[in-house]
Amino acid sequence: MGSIEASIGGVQESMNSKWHEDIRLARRVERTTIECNDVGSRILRWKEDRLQFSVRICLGYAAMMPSENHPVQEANFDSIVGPTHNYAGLSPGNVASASNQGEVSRPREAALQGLAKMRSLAEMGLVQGWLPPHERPHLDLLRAEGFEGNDSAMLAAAATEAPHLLARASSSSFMWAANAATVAPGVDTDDHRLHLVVANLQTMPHRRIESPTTERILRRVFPDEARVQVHAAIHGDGLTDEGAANHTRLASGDGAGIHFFVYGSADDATPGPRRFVARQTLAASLAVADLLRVPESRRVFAQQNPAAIDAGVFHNDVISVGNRNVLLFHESAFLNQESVLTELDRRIDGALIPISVAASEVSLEEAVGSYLFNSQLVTLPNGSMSLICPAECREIPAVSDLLDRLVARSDNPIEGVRVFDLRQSMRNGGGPACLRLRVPLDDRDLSSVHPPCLYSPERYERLVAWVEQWYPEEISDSDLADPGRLESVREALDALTVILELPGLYAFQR
Ligand code: SUG
Repeated sequence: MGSIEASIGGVQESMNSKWHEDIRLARRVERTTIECNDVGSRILRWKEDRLQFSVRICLGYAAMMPSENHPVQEANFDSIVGPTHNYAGLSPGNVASASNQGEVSRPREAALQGLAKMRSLAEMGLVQGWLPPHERPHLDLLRAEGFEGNDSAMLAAAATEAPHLLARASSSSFMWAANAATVAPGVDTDDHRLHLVVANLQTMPHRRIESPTTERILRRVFPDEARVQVHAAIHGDGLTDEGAANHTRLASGDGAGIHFFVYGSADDATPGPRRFVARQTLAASLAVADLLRVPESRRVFAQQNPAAIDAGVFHNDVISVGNRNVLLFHESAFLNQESVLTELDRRIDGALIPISVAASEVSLEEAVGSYLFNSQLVTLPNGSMSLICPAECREIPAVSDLLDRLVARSDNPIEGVRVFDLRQSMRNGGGPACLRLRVPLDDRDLSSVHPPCLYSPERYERLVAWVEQWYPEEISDSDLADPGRLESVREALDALTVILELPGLYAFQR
């Protein structure tokens, strides 16, 4: 099937047709045959009498029309941690990043911890994918700051003259894929395509460099432009955007959903945080919603509680998590919480199950220390929900007790808790939910994903062996300038592009 939009005498019409079949435009056109062999969209124009006709044919497009036969499911794409994973204290406002500055990191362990989570989720029957790491150190950043000469000379000079810059250029922060993009599935968008808007990450200098590579990767992972549109990051004054970490899709079933955007600051007189920076603006959230092509009726915006930001909640996914019609959140998460919840409930037809956690149960400090709300809330194939928690949740008694109560209660669909050791990432402020980009999609979108970027046991084994071969066991500050490390990172990434069948992905390969 293909779909047709026709503008007839200025009136917009649409209808479905079969590929290569005669197309009869109701009432107005006698009969015309349109031959299309390519994929994508094509506009055909012709005249009949004094009327001008224009038809846009989108091949493979009708397959995108939302339909009950194509329910939306969630895929999680986790980024593979990079071989230069280190603790440089680059994120003020992120308590873990600041308190672990200068610690020795363990990149091999970090990458294996991430891969183990991916495998477990796949084995739980969820759709799991992986995204390749970015190349680090990012030499273009050094070059842009005036460092010259060959790669080794630049690294050596940066290490002595500007170690903070070398740390920025070496960060593996792309591993927190929840900050890669914001996503809306075709069932929610007005052109029925899946949209991904790459996050610009303008607030933290070490993360500003991520978006061009993220865009390149996402285009390779989602290559079918007839089904999926990957948008470049937004830019402009005041448009600071941190991606899906500040966005939640809620839905009453596996059909259309609503989009909940949470920002840290607005231009108007609303109060903002005093101690730490608000990373996302309302203007950015609005711009992202427009690019996603989510109709106004499916958008809800709310401001983060400034007190939460000042307590270390630098992204909304550190204080709330949603899945389907369930929203688990701390009572200090949002400004005007009551009206936000009323609005969310109204937009999903009264189906919202809000689970508010009181400060008397879990303090803000305990929430930030455990990353309870950075758990992944997932729907299992049997329809029940499970929380995918970091191990720290079981180490703080108040949080552990809350988890047990949540599972025991009958007023919510959470029936299980799975605990993961993600300490290497957690020490930089990245929990289970930070490590993954949620992509709600239907079966047709899924079959358009670059297959080697979807979990398979065989490729998982190859990735584990690849990490074990190439990743250093430890990294400290003084290792970052080692030119030998740059060489080995490039060899490793070269080998990865073979495993993931992504030739020429990295600039150094072209
Ligand atoms: O942006 N940490 C990341 C953590 C991102 C977590 N993501 C979500 N909440 N979705 C950040 O603050 C620390 C890097 C360092 O200090 O070396 C860092 O970038």
